[in-house]
Amino acid sequence: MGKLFAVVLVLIAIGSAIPIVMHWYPMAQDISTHGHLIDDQMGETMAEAGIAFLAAQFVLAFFVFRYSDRKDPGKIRTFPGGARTMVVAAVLLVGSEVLALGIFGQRAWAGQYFTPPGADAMTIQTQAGQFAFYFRYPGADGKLGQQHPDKIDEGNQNFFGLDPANDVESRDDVVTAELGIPANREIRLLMHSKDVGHSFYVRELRVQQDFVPGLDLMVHFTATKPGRYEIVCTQLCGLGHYNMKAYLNVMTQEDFDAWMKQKTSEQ
Ligand SMILES: [Cu+2]
Repeated sequence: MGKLFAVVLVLIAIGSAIPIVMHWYPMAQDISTHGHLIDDQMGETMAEAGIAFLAAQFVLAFFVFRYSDRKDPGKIRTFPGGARTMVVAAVLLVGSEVLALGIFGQRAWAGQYFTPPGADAMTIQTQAGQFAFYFRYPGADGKLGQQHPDKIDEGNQNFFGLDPANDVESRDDVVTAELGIPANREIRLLMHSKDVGHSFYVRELRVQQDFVPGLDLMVHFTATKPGRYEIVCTQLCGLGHYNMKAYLNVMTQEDFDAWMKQKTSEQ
């Protein structure tokens, strides 16, 4: 019985590795300039974790095969040095593995979080609220008008709580339900939550960043391929979470200019 179990264990381990080794579930296409760094990191993590997983299963199977079904159990032996040595060894092994992954991934991480966007990056603000995303462009003056939470009024379509009557900077702000951007231009996306925690995730952009209420965060990225991509909320934010999404519309510069002109006339 023990030998059969060992064989089944090996078969399950190999079977679960096949879809990954054969790339049956490939990554979504990458439309960002930084995405290859993330993909390389994912590949390294998968390879390293996969090899460690298979090795652990094979060692387990070996011991089950070798030492089960014995008529004479013999003397019970313990790990040399006892449990304490084993725990210390495991902590060092797993710790150095995690540390190594961190070192491999530092370029992708630092490029996003420790490097500010370029001076010519285009600023757009996104606001997440139960259960929709809205986007705001600063308009001709290049400045986003101040937000007044008490002035937020969905019925009036004042999603950002702007006060154009008293605030000059908000008069030319353009608010949209879709994130339209030009291709090959760096975007500086300011992130604001209206209520609870949400997340901004576009898998083709390889960007996933949480919104934190009370904390305005920023991500920056450059999209390279025109097209429409789904933006989804990946933080459970309430009953309507499953339906919280918007679209990222990457356009050529000419298409973007025309789109912006139209959105501006709709305000
Ligand atoms: Cu949400």
